[in-house]
Amino acid sequence: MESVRKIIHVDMDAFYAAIEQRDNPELKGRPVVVGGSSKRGVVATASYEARKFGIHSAMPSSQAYRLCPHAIFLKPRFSIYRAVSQQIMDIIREYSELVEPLSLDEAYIDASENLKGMQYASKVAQDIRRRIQRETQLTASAGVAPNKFLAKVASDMNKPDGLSVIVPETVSVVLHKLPIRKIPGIGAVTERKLHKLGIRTVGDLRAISERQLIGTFGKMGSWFYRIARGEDRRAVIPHRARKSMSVERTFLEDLSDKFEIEQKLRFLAEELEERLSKRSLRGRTFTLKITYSDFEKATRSITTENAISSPDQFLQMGLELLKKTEVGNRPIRLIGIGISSFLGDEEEDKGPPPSETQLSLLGRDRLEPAP
Ligand code: DCP
Ligand code: MG
Repeated sequence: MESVRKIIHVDMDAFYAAIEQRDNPELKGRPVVVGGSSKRGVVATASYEARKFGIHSAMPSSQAYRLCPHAIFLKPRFSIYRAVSQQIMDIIREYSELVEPLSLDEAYIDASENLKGMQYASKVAQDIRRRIQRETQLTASAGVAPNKFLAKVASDMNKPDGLSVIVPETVSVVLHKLPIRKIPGIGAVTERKLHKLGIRTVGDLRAISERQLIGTFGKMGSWFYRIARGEDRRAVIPHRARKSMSVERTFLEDLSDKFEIEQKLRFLAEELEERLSKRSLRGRTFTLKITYSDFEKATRSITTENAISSPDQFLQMGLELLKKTEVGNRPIRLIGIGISSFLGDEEEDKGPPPSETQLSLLGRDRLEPAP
């Protein structure tokens, strides 16, 4: 018999927005929307007050503006968020050697053998929440369960500032109505496929036989079968901070047309921006990677003083660097772009943010909602 693991998932509440409200008391209790700095202008997160208007992450800022014109729109201050994240992760690491950060504001903790010798994982979770609150003046929610999947489901159950525990006896009740999108490995495409089969909740999924799931989804099918029953054996894997982020495409047929290559680059630029902003990473080095049709590789990079952070900038730099390769004259089979030299680690805390009046004077520090 495997021993039962005690897994905790900690997730900060309205992370970016909560930090903005903490640092500027005038924003407390008000709808605050923190938005991406790219041209596409999407909402990174919204305070719980703004969520009442239907505003949520990944929504176009223009739509958020229509839903709540009196919301306060702010540009993200990544270096501050990274510093707070560091503080939180340091607290968490006092409790276990097995900590796996998922993003700036989220981590799994294996508390089975915690460093404080506490018997109950729920006590560990409460302790962590209390310390985060005391040391950062921010609230975190936590979930405690026998595995990662259930711990993450649990942390979502009592948000904000809540703690939930899922024990084996409550698994099926808790999962019954959970939308399948919450299952790790189910993205938009698989979700659509399952919806077509009339499967919308984990309860629906549970009614399908393992054979049928494997028949339709292959290996993934047996993962779905187990996860629908709350079974998840993934380990908490502590990892080091990431040093770079990149995206690439290998083509079915080698490409030599400059216009087509530029199109590919455009897609990659958007994709890279999305991945970076998900993890709130910004860096100063841009790298272009090419593999020619004969497998010879070429990389070119640029390092700048400030963060390179919009898809437009990625595209500009990509095109600039392409000129320094043989692209156009020689067919390529792969193109990739990436960002490294991340900001935050070496960057100093810039102190408290300007007050609201200063903010409105500094037009550029406000996120301009599209008309
Ligand atoms: N984030 C982002 N773009 C997204 C989702 C999130 O830039 N599409 C950023 C902003 C969030 C942070 O990551 O503050 C953490 O993401 P969460 O999904 O945990 O959302 P919040 O912490 O903001 O809210 P919640 O209380 O729901 O956890
Ligand atoms: Mg969060």
